[in-house]
Amino acid sequence: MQHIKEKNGLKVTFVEPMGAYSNVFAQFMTIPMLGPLYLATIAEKAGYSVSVLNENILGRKIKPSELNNVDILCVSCITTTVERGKSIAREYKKLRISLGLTSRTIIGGIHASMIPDDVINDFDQVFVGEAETKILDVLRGRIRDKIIYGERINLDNVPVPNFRLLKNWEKVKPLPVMTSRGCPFNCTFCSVTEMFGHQYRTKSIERVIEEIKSYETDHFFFVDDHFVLNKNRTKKFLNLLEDNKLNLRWSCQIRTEASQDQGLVEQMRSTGCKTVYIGFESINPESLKEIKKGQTVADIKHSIKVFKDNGINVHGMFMLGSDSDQKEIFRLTSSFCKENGLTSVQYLILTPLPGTVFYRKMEKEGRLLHKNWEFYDALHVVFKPRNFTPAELQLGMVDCFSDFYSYTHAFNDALNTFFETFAVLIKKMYRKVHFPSFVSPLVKLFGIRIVRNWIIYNKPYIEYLYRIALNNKIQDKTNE
Ligand code: B12
Ligand code: SF4
Repeated sequence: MQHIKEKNGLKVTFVEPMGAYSNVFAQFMTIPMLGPLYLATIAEKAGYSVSVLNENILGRKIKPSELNNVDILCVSCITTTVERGKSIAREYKKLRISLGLTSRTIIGGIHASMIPDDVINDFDQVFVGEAETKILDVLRGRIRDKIIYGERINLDNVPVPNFRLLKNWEKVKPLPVMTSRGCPFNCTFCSVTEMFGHQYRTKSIERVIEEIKSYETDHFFFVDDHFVLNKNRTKKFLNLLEDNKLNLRWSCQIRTEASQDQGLVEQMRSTGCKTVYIGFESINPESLKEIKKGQTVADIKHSIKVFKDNGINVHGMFMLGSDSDQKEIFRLTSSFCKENGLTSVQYLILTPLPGTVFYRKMEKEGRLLHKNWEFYDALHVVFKPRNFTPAELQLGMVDCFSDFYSYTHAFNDALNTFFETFAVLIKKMYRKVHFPSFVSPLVKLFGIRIVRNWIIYNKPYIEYLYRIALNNKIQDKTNE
């Protein structure tokens, strides 16, 4: 991509809003979406005066007065943050008008890309898809369409994101790096394929190394949906990390398949991989089939064991509430996570996110409870489950969290780690082994407060779900 530098004096600000309840999680969420950073970097190279404001990283809401000298406001939203994004755009416009100044607002990101009509009245322009090749034409006003369509880009053509454009960039830890886009799978709850396509597009590994070398940190999170899809490519990349003597601490998102290659797992560990994030989704074989995840419970168990044995922490993500889930799913999932020794877990509610097969199904069957997007964050029940009341599903998730992040579990985990350390000391006399880490029990203790805060903040929503259950009962009676 060739950019002609032109000091045009226009001030462009990219904003990533926070979600409604993110005050509970915000202090821990110091990873920005890369989209605004790529686009801001391109705009800055082209001569615009650019800044990026991320409400989670700021730890507070942006004040309208901070935007009074902004000529073009670019807002980047996922579904749960879109209402806040709309409100920022409204406040900005009101302020600029009151100052007798012109204003322009553009929205992009996955929510706007999946349902542009939802935001069309709140912004001057809506961008659908990947924007790197078109952002300058949009900013320059050369594309005036109300809805603009992007194109799938060549990842080697995007510049290295300049994190210094982000206010409070020092807080970004670990630094996100993306080495690929797209996914060949077809999970019914996921919109990644709709957004980035089925083709797995990769950045050249040499480019990734260059990018990593250019940052003043050794701590990275590879935010690819699949850091290991092409195992040979990943191995070559890890070889390059070794060749360049880059001593990093890193984590990544992977599928269970990555654990099938012992050599790869060992290399991940030796090059500094500390934690893998895996979407296990369910321990119910029927649910795995229903959501078309393309993995089995045996795959899940195997991958946890392999990573743990190799000294890599496993963060497991589980989704509750599919039509195949029965009431015992909560107890079973909770026991599974403890028995298999996951370091940390995230229990999510299966959520009909716009653009997914699951969303279309729930809409067609009239099962969406509401379209208050703030609650579409996979932590709130927003649809009518088949085998539970909405409140039962919500509380089932809370129970799973409370069971995992508890003093009892932390204590048992610490005790296990203590005994495992002994066992390892003995095995160490005969072969190379990895010492268990006390990170796991500490994580459990740390999670207790987050879960408690979540329950306190969400009391009104839980009460709302109870009222729905009661209303449903009344309706059932009328139907009898
Ligand atoms: C890293 C990541 C995270 C990080 C941090 C993200 C953050 N700051 O919100 C963590 C792990 C904390 C996280 C948390 C969550 N995440 Co997340 N995450 C991602 C991931 C893997 C990568 C994001 C990224 O950098 N993408 C790469 C860049 C290039 O894409 P992009 O930002 O969309 O930008 C491009 C376009 O959208 C467009 N664009 C974007 N903004 C703008 C603005 C303008 C003006 C224009 C013109 C264009 C434009 O151009 C950009 C360049 O091509 C994505 C999956 C994915 N592949 O994107 C999921 C994803 C965004 N997450 C998702 C979800 C659901 C969540 C959670 C709700 C899950 C949960 N309960 O934990 C939370 C919510 C966080 C929040 N903000 O409140 C969903 C969102 C779906 C939706 N419709 O809402 C995604 C798509 C994953 C999925 N499987 O569906 N996430
Ligand atoms: S959940 Fe993961 S594997 Fe499934 S479609 Fe989405 S990105 Fe691909």
